[in-house]
Amino acid sequence: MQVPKNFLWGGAIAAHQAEGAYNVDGKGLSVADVMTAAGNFDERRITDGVKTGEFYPNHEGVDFYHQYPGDVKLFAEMGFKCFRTSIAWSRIFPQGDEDEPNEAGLKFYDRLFDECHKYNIEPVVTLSHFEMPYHLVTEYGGFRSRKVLDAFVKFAKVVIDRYQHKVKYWLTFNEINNQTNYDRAFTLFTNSGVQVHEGENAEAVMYQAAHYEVVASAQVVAFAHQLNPDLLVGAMVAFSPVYPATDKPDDVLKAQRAMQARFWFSDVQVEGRYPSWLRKYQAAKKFDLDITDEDLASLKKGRVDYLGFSYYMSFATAAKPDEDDYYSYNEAKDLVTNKFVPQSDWGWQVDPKGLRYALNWMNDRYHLPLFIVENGIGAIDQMEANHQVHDNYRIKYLRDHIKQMELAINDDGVDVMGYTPWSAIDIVSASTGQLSKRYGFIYVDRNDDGSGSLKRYRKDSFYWYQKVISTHGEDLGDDSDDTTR
Ligand code: P53
Repeated sequence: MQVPKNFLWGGAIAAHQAEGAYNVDGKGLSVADVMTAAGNFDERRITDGVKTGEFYPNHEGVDFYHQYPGDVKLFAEMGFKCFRTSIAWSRIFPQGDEDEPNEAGLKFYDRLFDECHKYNIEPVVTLSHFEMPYHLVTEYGGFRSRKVLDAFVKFAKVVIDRYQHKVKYWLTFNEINNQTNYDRAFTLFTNSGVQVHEGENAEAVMYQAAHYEVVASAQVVAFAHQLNPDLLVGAMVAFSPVYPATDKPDDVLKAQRAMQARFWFSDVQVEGRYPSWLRKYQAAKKFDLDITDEDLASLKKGRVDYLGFSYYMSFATAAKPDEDDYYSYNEAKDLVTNKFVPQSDWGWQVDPKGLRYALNWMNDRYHLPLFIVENGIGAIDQMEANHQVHDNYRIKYLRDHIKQMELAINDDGVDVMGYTPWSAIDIVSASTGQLSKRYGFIYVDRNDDGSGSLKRYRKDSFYWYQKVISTHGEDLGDDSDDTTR
């Protein structure tokens, strides 16, 4: 099976996980700069500013800020047609609320996008990928505040205007729906710069921040369309489908609400209005939300052109035996283990068929082109003495998922624009801050404690992916040489 010839094969990263250079050329601190490193199953700590004696892995990342010419050359060698990254907001507006942007920060992305175009690689750019200026957190409480909505729109207008002739594909908020998991401090902080205080209702706080974000997203879409009709602006959600644990109707209802709770974000961004259940739900819960008529009008005027999504795993949920309200969903408490699928070393449920399900589900619901902007597996790689990395488990994961994508394209007729696995190159893990949770086709010699030469090496998956791209997805290799972990 093949994919269309104009298919956007590529790879993805995010600025804060790769660039490092956290205080270079006028960059301000971002939320990622105050997060420590964790292990496989504990949370990163959020410190009160940058503290001496703490280790912040994003401060150096993998030095993409300085090494991007060599890295983009390696992407070109793999045959990338596109490259997804993000713009670090705090390079452009170091504090977030200045009047004028930082020209040195803007120049960096000019250089990066020019480098991509040297090899005919289309940049795919996320405006907000877990990296808002930290000053907006301390001064305004992040996206709790309408001021931050305005600050984001201002930032987005500056960069879309500046790069409109270099960047055609834009995404507004990365994995905007991660914050469905509102009880996990990490997600609200990384998505929205929000910290929940004692006695507050985290769910209500999330709905307020997310409302300002969907409004901001719509304003940005409307701006881009009016500026330059060639631009395509997408939403971006984390697509972990939530399956019912059994065929018990209570479980099915629970899973339906879980899907509604995870995908109202894209419902709004695609359809330009809130889904019917949500305002009822918010009213029933007595959430006191600032949602104005002007906001609702903005939503209508800024519908996205396509839907980007990440796909790593599937979830499952079951109704609790004593529960009378199946129509509420708390992601931190309501998920169960799916015994039919294996797990990664970090407990992520590996489910390639879930990708075909995802593509069909979104195609049925949204009738828009879909872009798989993240898919991959975090694993510990072994660097051999000859600098080879035999990452056949990564090849197997990607092959199994690409097969399902190709079935969705060819047998189900789903319109898929492209595929950018996470990650183009090894970078700092978002959730754990580890370097050892590796996703890349390119190995970076850097360890969890920050030691290492930062040298780059091609993994086995590099050569494998090169062949996949050059054969338009036909030659996916052979399972027989894969070992399972
Ligand atoms: P890491 C949670 C669930 C699914 C995807 O994740 C997630 C997260 C948040 O960690 O994040 C996305 O590095 C995200 C990337 C991230 C990647 O998945 O935690 O968009 O920034 O690196 C992989 O293993």
